[in-house]
Amino acid sequence: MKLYDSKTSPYCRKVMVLAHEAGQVDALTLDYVAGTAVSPGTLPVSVNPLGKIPCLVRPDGPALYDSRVICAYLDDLWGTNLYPTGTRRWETLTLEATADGMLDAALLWVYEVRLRDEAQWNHGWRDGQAAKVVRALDALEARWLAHLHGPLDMGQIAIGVALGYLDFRQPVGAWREGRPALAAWYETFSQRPSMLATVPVE
Ligand SMILES: N[C@@H](CCC(=O)N[C@@H](CS)C(=O)NCC(=O)O)C(=O)O
Repeated sequence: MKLYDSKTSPYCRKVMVLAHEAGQVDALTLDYVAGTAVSPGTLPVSVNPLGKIPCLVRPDGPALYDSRVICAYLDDLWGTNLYPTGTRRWETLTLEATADGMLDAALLWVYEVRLRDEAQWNHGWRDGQAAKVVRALDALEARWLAHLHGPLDMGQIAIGVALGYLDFRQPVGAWREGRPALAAWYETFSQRPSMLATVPVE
């Protein structure tokens, strides 16, 4: 299978952490592409009309896109059971949605800063994106720690990746301050071999 990938994309990192956890990295041929919100860059839009990565080309059907779809597909294919059944499933999916929402907001913040001249920045809009990330961080500290400390699942992987992206791009500064339990969880989680093997690099 070919994965359209990027070493800086946190959504791609979710897929790669899953592949490492599954011991299936060799099942993926990585094709590194570059694009932004204003140009799909080198990603062929024939495989993903939205022009976004990650995008997975598989032998037995159309290409899959959106990290959540790709992760659910690979989890099913590889039998990793990172989307549990029962009550925990809905928590896991909500946690993954929380992480992806943090990433969406952080990425919009990054695009605003990187793709526009400073004179054109809409500060209120940009601050609104940062506020979403801050509120999600507070929710993680207040009510998600028990889940985060449970058996490995895709919600935890997504949150680990989202926190790593905050360190990489710094949209909200010192996110650990005032959130000691989340910071301690990440300290341990970020040392997993799957996380160490996928640290973002420019
Ligand atoms: N919801 C998508 C978001 C993917 C996404 O936005 N990826 C970025 C790279 S980090 C991208 O391709 N941006 C190009 C664009 O916005 O057109 C997912 O989870 O895969």
